[in-house]
Amino acid sequence: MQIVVLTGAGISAESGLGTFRDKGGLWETYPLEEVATPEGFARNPAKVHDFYNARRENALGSVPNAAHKALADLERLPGVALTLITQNIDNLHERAGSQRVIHMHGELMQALCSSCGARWDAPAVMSPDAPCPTCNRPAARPDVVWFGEIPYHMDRCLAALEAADVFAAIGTSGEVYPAAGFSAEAARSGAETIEINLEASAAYFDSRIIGPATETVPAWVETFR
Ligand code: BJW
Repeated sequence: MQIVVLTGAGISAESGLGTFRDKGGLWETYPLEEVATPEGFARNPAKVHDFYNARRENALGSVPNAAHKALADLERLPGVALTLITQNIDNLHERAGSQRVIHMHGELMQALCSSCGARWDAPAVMSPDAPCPTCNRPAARPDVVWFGEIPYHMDRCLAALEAADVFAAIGTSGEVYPAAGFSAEAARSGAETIEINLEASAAYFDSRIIGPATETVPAWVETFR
């Protein structure tokens, strides 16, 4: 059975990482135009680095929860071919044991040179004047996908959605495209679609499981044993 799972910030909420659009979410404190757009980075790189440095510190101090672990178990179940796509830039899926994770919005623990395109392991604290290890220019940015940029690995995501028997969106508000269109893509390919979330989003799904991810995801994974 081909299963595609899309995860969002809600799956890491119970590990202590902030979501974006919930009450008290990151965008209430940090306007997204300032910290999650290429224009915001060009205007004030130090502010953007501070935002991601704080989130990197938070992520390094967090641990995977029961929902991350259940998805790592799902990957290993006989008869299941899982494609795990995450919008999250944390590495909690990998630390829970998932082997193949598609990070469509990039990774907090990676740095990218906006001048030459080189990538390397991000230090805990990034700064605007740190030189790129390849071209030596002071052009290091977090390797994340901001608004107006093209998400990573779209070809792999679309191929998986086309082949999916089951599509599950976990802990995502469905407000950010192209990920918000994945359930419709999967449905067009004949997949059964399911939303697993604390609150129902506005998107159409065949069914929903409502509740905290640490309870709902392990219970859903059990249905495939
Ligand atoms: C729980 C829980 C618990 C809580 N248990 N659940 C007009 C129409 C259509 C599109 C556009 C448009 N204008 C502009 C666009 C495009 C734009 C877009 O979508 N804008 C919208 C705002 C309208 N998109 C883009 O620019 C993207 N690029 C693009 O489209 O390129 C064109 C292209 C695409 C494809 C092929 C070719 C070309 C890029 C989007 C980049 C998003 N980047 C960010 C920040 C960077 C990473 C980071 O800093 O972390 O990614 S924005 C932010 O939102 C982050 C997230 O990954 C993303 C999604 O958020 P998520 O995960 O859904 O979090 P929340 O907070 O929204 O929801 C949390 C959910 O969890 C809630 O539902 C809670 O209920 C739930 N929850 N606790 C279970 N315990």
